[in-house]
Amino acid sequence: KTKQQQLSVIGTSKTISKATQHRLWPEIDRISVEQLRYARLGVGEGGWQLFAEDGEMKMYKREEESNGMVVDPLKACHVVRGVTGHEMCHYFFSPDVRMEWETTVEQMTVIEKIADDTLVFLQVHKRIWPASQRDALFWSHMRQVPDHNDRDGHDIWIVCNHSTDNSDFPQSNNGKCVRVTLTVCLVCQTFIDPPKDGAKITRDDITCKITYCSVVNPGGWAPASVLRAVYKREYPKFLKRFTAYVIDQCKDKPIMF
Ligand code: 6CM
Repeated sequence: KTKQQQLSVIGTSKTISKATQHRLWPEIDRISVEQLRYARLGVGEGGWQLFAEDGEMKMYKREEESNGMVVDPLKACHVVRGVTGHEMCHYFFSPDVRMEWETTVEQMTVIEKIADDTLVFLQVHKRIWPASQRDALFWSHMRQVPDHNDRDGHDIWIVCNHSTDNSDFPQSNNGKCVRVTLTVCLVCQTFIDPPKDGAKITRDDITCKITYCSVVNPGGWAPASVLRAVYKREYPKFLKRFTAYVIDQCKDKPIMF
């Protein structure tokens, strides 16, 4: 493809993904770009209420309902030292390590590999009493986004997860699960404190600013108070556990910029 074709196809990315050939690509591209913009909007406006705080981690939500179901959008900001945005996104995206940090999932299957950076997951979540068990079927796409405002060229990385359908995996797996629909993104930006005298960059010089956004529709009846209580407990737990996991995995490895 020519440079011009690359730019018109990808919009923001540096390299062409094999995913651009897939039927879902227009949606994957559109939702990923939308989510990136949405994540970068502040929480000053739009009625965000802070519901959890731990050190530099701040979690906000907006209480919303759709057809009587809780669909509260969530937005979290955090600052993580010693890791890059690429590393954060790599561990969030990778199915190989999902079960090492994810505590709400009972079973995870990759049902389609669209490209190295784009997978389709089927996940069965742990049941929350007294509601039915939930599952989720979603594509997950990871990409690097050049930040034109950053003269050092340290880019932004994003992973976007968004519900999709697949006729081989219809809703209601033996009537056991209710399918949730979700749109989730993790956006990470790396900041580097340049070491003096041109010394080599170490993990002490790196800071990663992350934004995590999530909207989940429970897909069927679930008591609002139970759901809100679960989210209030589980989201902070997830973000603390996940970031600690990435720090631990990276500490003795070369930096992945
Ligand atoms: O974003 C997160 N994880 C990703 C990879 O798994 C993916 C998953 C989103 C799941 C959205 C929540 C579905 C809710 C289903 C019911 C929850 C049961 C909780 C049982 C607790 C014992 O984007 C991290 C998701 C963190 C969710 C709290």
